[in-house]
Amino acid sequence: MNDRLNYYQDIATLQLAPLWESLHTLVPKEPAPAVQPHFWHYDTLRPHLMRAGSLITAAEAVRRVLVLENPALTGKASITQSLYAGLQLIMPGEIAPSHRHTQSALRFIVEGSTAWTAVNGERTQMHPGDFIITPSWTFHDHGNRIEAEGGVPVVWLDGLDIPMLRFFDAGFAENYPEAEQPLTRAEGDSFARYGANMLPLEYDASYRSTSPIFNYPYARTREALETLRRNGPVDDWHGVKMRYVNPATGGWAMPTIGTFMQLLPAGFKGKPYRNTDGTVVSVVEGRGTAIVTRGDRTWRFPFGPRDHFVLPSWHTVRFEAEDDVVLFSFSDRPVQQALGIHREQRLEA
Ligand code: GTQ
Repeated sequence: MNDRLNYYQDIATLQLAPLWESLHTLVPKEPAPAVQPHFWHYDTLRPHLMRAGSLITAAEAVRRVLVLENPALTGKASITQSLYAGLQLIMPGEIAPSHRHTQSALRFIVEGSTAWTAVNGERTQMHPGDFIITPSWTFHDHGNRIEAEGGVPVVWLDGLDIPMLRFFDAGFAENYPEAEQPLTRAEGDSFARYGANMLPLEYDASYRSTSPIFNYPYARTREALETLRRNGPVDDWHGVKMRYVNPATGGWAMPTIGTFMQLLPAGFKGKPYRNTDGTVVSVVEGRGTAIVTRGDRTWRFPFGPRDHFVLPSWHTVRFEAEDDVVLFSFSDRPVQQALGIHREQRLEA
């Protein structure tokens, strides 16, 4: 035994390590995520978010965000190993100054309808339940109406691939020279051009990795879910679950983050399911419970509107709905599928 320890010490000075001591954890039989299931109750965190609103301006903070940190990744600004999530607050009259970065971002609007975001020269008004994309390396600034014109605090969920780009050491960022970028297209232009089941004749999707639509409005999404739940079938595991797509390719809306919206009808008792993409959930409507298990551990997350939770890879989850429940969620599934490593399992009871 001592011979081996001496040997390990000797080779450590040469930056060498014996694989045989760690092979089983490096190449596990199945995922053993350090990431933990966790739940953020909106009513509990909201007062703290509003406190930040009086402590620091958006101009100083650049982005006034409370990061949702996984308990297993404290200090790492990560909600899963690959993804970042945070709740951003913009107060009436504020501008979050324009910048761009190679990290892709999504915004999922949680509260308030008086803010807008500008992406690539076009503005869009943000409404609760809208899913908005800031593609990699596009300038973006956010703003909110002044109080005298009805501006209220607006909160949205930010989802970014920050940990993934850190892993690749591929992060670049720069500020726009002014707070706001110039607007070069009218509001609604992208949606008319790409979101009406038509595409411009010359549009070439082959070299673009992100959807040309950057606001997927909730009104449309909700209406589709309602029609589909009426028409059925309602899936025993997922209820009525849809993924957001790039209409030009049928692929994911974003290259690194998969986004989903699902409706669980009142009284729904879902069957258990697990997959390898750790998932962040934002509750849009309704009350219910997420029951998460792994081995002999169980987490019960009773949820309501605006609550958030994270379901780590290879943890089993099932949903129960008291009311009609609508859930938005996102994960790194596009990356896992591109690499051919994504796995999922529908379980019985
Ligand atoms: O809105 O640009 O939550 O750059 C983190 C980094 C938001 C943003 C975040 C960002 C942004």
